[in-house]
Amino acid sequence: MQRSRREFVTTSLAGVAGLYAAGGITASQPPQLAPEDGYRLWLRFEPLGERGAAYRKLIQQVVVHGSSPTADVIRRELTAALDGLLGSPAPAAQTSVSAPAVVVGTPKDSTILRELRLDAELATLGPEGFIIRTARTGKHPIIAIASQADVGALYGTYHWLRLLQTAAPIDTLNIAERPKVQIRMLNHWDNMDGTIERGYAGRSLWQWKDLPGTIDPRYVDYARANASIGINATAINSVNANAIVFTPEYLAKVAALATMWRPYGLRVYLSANFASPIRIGGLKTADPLDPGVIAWWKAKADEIYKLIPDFGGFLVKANSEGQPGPKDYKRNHAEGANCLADAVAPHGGNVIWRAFIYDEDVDPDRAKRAYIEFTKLDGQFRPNVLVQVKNGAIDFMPREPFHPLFGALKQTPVLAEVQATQEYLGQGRHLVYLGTMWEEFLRADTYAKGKGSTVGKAIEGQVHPYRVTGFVSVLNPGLDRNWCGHHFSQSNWYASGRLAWNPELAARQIADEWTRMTFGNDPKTVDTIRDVMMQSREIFVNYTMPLGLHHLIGGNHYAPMPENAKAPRADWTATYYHQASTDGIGFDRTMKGNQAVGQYFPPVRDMFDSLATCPEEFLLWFHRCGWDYKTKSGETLWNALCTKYQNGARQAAEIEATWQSLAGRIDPQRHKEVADRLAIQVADAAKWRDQILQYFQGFSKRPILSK
Ligand code: GCW
Repeated sequence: MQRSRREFVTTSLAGVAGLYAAGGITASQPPQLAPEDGYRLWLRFEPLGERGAAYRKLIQQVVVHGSSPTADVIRRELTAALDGLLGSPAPAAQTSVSAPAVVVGTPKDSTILRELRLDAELATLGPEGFIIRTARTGKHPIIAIASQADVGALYGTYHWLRLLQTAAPIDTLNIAERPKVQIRMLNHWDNMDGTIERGYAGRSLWQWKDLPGTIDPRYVDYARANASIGINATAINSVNANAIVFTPEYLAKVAALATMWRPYGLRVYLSANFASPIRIGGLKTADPLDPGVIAWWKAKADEIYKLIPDFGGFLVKANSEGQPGPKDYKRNHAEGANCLADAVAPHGGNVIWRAFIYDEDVDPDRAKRAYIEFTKLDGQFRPNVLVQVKNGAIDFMPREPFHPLFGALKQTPVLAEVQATQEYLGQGRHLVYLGTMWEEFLRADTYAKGKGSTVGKAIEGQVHPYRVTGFVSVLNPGLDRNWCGHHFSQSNWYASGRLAWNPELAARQIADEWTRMTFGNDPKTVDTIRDVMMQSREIFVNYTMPLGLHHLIGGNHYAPMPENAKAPRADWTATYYHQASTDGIGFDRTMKGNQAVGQYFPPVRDMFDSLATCPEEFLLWFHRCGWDYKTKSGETLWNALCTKYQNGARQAAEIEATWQSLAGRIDPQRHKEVADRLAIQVADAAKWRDQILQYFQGFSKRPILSK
């Protein structure tokens, strides 16, 4: 059962104001909040009460200039949102100003905005940037939201609505924004049969059998959510790609999505199976240097661009985890990427080549392999190839040091890939806000060009001047009503968009915004939820993989499995990583060990290399220590490990208790759904603690410290 998109933005009317209006509640009783299912994400636009009345004085008119489909979107969004926020029908969109107004558009389409002489400043902000400024036209005060292009005006509109949603003052505004990263992208791992790899929220959003004829209104809500946080690109099929997506039948379906999303500034990319010329093209080879293969990719690109003129390009996972790739033909990754890049180049497209590649013959340590392969190839890629690097060198662990490839490629643009889907972080069941994890990653200093060469700056192209920049989040929403399975997983979608826009934003600010937009502005609710979110990832690390431990899982990557020693490959086990024995535990990646630290620039290398300076959260990632090694707290390593697990399990229980204290302040449906999952989380945390400590005790032979 789908609701219409109109309902998505206006169900707010059935919220608090509706109940008051129904007359059943007097102001002295706490309001019974109407149940919410989470479908509206952070775009709820609930009535703002008194604050709304204050805003209303400044917003007596809505004036949107422009006649493009994007301008129509702005008009619809603004009216519906203000209807909800201000608690009564918003003023209808008009074309001239006769009262205090919000005026949106481009100087090209708007005389009022043209008169403000913003052109020079807007030019520095680019088509996606915008200005929000308090100004006047004639005798009326206005709030101007202006951009060079309609899409920038749309982003400005959502930014301004966010101010209202978060109850910020709007009397004197002077905001100028431009995205710090160009490609702000989602990767979906959706299979063509409707299943989702590492998806925890139901089946795929894309209804392949109904497309292109039937358009699920949910596709529009998806685009709205993305536009509201500045996401401008999406790769809709899994990187473990099925070539069928390139058949004419499916391309017509993809084109229908692309057409619908265009007004929202969202461009489609497709994951490409490297063997497509064989699988659907009838060729005998996919060798990237073969003239027939080259011609096949060119023709395929031409066909796609005829249907989707702004197609973003191809995303490729090659020679990784069984996927075909150029190495099958003794060609390297640059030769493979360039073949596809040449096909899309005439159309302005990109090839995004993933660096999640770990062939066993490159080095015995999985953590070292991608760096070795890709640093050799720097300078050999076409200008429209970008290399997409996961935040860490293993695989989205609860905590990893940043991948040494950040800052290391001078001539090849490097995109960051983070995972909002909580594959290794409690999946759809644990409350884990990842803004803090990504902040830690983005603020880490690579020292590629001396101090201050943070990962964030590298991604922005400020360390090495990249032609294109990008930030990618793997996000696997599904058909569950609340999109993400766990209500709090929505915050990771939100945070990935905000950080893609500006990698330097603070995780705390993002958590605050999201909480206000998702759960309202009640001060106790906001403080409590934001604080829970801010601690949640560290707590997860404490009860799963503290002190630099990693990959203590198996199977579906959810439950503890430190004993996992048998898998088709050694680097898919747990024992390969923790290496516990009666002597100690940890992976020696120091200069005296396997020298993985040598892949970092010298100050970072030395910091990780020395026990005295290695941050303890990475201790067992880089060092192998005896069970009685003295940690910074003075405890032995074994006792410190016990303490971490005990604390983590206790802290999970504390989150549950804190959540209970919000009963009555949050609508009953979302409160209960989160509470039910917290109960699972608390039980899981205790399981992690017990199983891991018992297992390692078999080696340490020391008593488990109980707290
Ligand atoms: O994290 C691992 C996942 C795989 C995934 C792979 C990748 C799409 O377990 O499911 O495959 O990484 O990133 O390619």
